[in-house]
Amino acid sequence: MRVLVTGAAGFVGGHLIRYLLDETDQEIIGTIYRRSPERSFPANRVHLERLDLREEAAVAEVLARWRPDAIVHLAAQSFVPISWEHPWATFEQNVLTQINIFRGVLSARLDAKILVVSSGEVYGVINPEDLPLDEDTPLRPYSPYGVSKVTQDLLGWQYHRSHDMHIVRVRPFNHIGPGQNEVFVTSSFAKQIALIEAGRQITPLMHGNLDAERDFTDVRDIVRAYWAILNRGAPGEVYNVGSGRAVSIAHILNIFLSLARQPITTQADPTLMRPSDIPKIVCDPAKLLQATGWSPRIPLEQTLQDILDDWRARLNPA
Ligand code: A2R
Repeated sequence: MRVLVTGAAGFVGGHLIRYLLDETDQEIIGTIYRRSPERSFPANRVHLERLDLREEAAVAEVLARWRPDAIVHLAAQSFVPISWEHPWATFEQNVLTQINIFRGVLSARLDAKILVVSSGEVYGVINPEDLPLDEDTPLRPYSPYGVSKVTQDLLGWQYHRSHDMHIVRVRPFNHIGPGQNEVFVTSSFAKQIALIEAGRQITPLMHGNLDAERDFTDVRDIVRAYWAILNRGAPGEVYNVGSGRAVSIAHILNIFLSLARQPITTQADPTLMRPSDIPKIVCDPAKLLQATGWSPRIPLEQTLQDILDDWRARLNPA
């Protein structure tokens, strides 16, 4: 079988490709954005295509040439705060790219299974009584990113319904792991600890709101769930992907501090505080568990250790 993974140079794309290489015998096509750096994957098993997925003709050409049996669409503008400044660019990178894939699949008459990667952000403004969030929770996105994900999500349903395409949708909650951009909280903490240990940051570790509770899952467990649901999920259906457990940012920070090689002081940074933060978000992954038997395997402490070791290696390659 041949799998096409968009966003191959991204955080999740890289982990998914490594999972497919290690655990399956799939032939893999990875698409990389023109400006994304090259990823080192074994050339005999991963064919890389450089293209801008916003270009409809280029997408159609790649799909018609490779004729994949499965497509996982991970290319995106993935960072919520950027979407406030660049709402239209966010829509183009998230929605237009996906429309081009759907249209390319139709025009090449492919019978491919497609995984649409929506987001837990689609639930947006939630009330405490909504928790844990199941798939029937009303969609009340509060950021342009969230609206772009609702659009991807509903287009997935609509193309399945209108064209009988094999489309399965996932709504992942916070996923973390080695290789993530430092704009995300666990990566930011780990990078600062690695910098302090290396004597390259003299300020305390800066942090935002520590009270927020979120549903964190290791990205390596997330990609395993994606592969399971692509193969065993029902076309047209949508599945939450998360641990079903809420953990506070304070708890995460405390684990990191216990992993540091030296005592580290911390300080709140008012610029990192978001007053409108939702206090607690946790998902109900029962539908995913029922469909696939999936459950997360990697303990939080291991994930945080791996993130910290990754930053130590990135900052001090020797
Ligand atoms: O913007 P870059 O140079 O970092 O490239 C990103 C790429 N990408 C595109 N590729 C082709 N054509 C485009 N028009 C285009 N726009 C963006 O998608 C990047 O290499 C990749 C996304 O990777 P990350 O930003 O690391 O996202 P992550 O965490 O892997 O998220 C995967 C999915 C997304 O749908 C998120 O919204 C969701 O999971 O949470």
